[in-house]
Amino acid sequence: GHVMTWNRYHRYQDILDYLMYLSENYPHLVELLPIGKTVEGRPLKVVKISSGQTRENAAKPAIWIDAGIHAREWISPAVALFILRQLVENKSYRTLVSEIDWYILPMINADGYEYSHTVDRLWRKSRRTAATKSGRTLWDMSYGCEGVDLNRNWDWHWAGVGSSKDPCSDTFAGSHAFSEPETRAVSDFILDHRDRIQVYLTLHSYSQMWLVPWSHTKKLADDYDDMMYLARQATEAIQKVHGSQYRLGTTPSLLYTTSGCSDDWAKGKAGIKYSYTIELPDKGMYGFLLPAEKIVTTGKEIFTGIKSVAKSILKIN
Ligand code: 0X9
Ligand code: ZN
Repeated sequence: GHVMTWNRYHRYQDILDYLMYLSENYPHLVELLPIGKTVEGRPLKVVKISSGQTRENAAKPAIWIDAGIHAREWISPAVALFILRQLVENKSYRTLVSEIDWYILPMINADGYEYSHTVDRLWRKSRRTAATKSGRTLWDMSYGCEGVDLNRNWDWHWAGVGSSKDPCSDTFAGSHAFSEPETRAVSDFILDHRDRIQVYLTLHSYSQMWLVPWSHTKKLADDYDDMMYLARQATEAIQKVHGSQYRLGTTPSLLYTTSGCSDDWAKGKAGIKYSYTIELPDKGMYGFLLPAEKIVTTGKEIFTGIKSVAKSILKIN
């Protein structure tokens, strides 16, 4: 058995236990790939879902989904787990799993997530402490600040507009690009599989938006129309589920300009054409404190959007 439920937000150990349960109960479908550890030593495990029935593995397209880059955005890992469960346990999606390999990392910032459960519910960053030569941390010595914004640490216009070099800022970019074990582990994995990963999806909250690169510049990507086409189909499919509207566009057009983000890196450096940041519900009523009763409805609508993207990819191939 397992402890996973869909009516509350779970701690990281529960999540790891659930992944173990899935891999033990669906050994032909689910594989856990350890890719590294967080600053505090928590394991990062990518879930590979694949049945390899219809196509040769080499030719199979893959979709990457990650969640939990920001600690307080609890709906993000919950939705990633919900999608994982649909793909694994719901037999009606077997074609999706045999035609596409899925790589899902339900939690990148496990340290920050735990901290947001135990100490500060609105914590955003990782839990990196600034080490000094004496082995003590800046935190011990002064009013040092902890944590790196793991969505500013990617090697794409690193430390540019929309990010900070001040460790006390909530958008601290880190000491250099990929200074953090969490972003390094994910980016190394993606680069190792870049020839097959055709879609990069990262789940955040909140504001209900489907964001399209670029975000470091107001200039549109050359293939902006292609990216928008798939995203528009996805958001239209989402709207049909419970009527939820997701705004669609680039980050500067809808929010602000940012640098060092994962989706831009996945497109710009890893060459993944269809790269999106999904900002989950809501639009501000509860914000980061979205009640857990929303996990299932949000999970269903996002899974519908992702299925739409998957079908488009299979048509293109
Ligand atoms: O600021 C962020 O990192 C994201 N918003 S959040 O409230 N989840 O923190 C927006 C990221 C936008 N940038 C890209 N899509 N690249
Ligand atoms: Zn976020």
